[in-house]
Amino acid sequence: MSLQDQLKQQAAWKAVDYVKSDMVVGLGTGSTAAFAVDRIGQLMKEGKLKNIIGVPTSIRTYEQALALGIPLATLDEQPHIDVAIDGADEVDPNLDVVKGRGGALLREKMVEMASDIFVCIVDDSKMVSGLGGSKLAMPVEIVQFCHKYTLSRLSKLKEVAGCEAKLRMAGDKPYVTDNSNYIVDLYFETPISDPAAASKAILDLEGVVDHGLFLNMVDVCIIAGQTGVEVKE
Ligand code: ABF
Repeated sequence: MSLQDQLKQQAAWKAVDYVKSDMVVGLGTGSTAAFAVDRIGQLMKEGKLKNIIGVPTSIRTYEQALALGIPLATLDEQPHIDVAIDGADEVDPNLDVVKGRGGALLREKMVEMASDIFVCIVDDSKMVSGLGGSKLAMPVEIVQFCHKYTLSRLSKLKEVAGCEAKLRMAGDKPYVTDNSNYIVDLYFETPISDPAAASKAILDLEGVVDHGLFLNMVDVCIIAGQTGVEVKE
């Protein structure tokens, strides 16, 4: 296993300490969250966790959890979640995060908003001084209808001034989310100056479903680095 994967696994296993028997658990998406899902499955098999119900945040995670024998439900069936565990793409010093480069942002946000405790798990390569600062994408999920129009309006918002907006592609076709929507990736040269204003302005655009800024949502952040695992609350 690569060093980065070892760090992801350390963060994930530490997060699973927050999961107790009889809990409803939000199951995140991505390579870091996958370690947590595997760990929950393993502890259930060993009888160390009992009566867990998982609420997956993507079709990928649904399939992983199903294969592990974790009983699953939707938010319709389990609207209250005790703990959700998920990765992130960027974490700033306030523990605000960018998520959704894996494309699962909408279901992740719905499940994590419904959770008493959202535990975010990362290796320390995800730490940034300001959101958007990694020069990687900040995703926005949009409806397919007239997506070029929505993309153009997004790129002109003053709250994200200077960003480059690109439709996410999968080969020669637009990438389609689990919710049958498209994703526009916003690329910033410098960190977003006011993430809260950007969040509101993006959400206010008709045609936008949601975006990857998860502000004031993380309760616990577990950061694994070569010098150890840090828990920030
Ligand atoms: C999910 O997976 C996403 O919100 C985020 O985009 C991604 C992080 O992936 P990884 O853990 O593979 O870096 O948590």
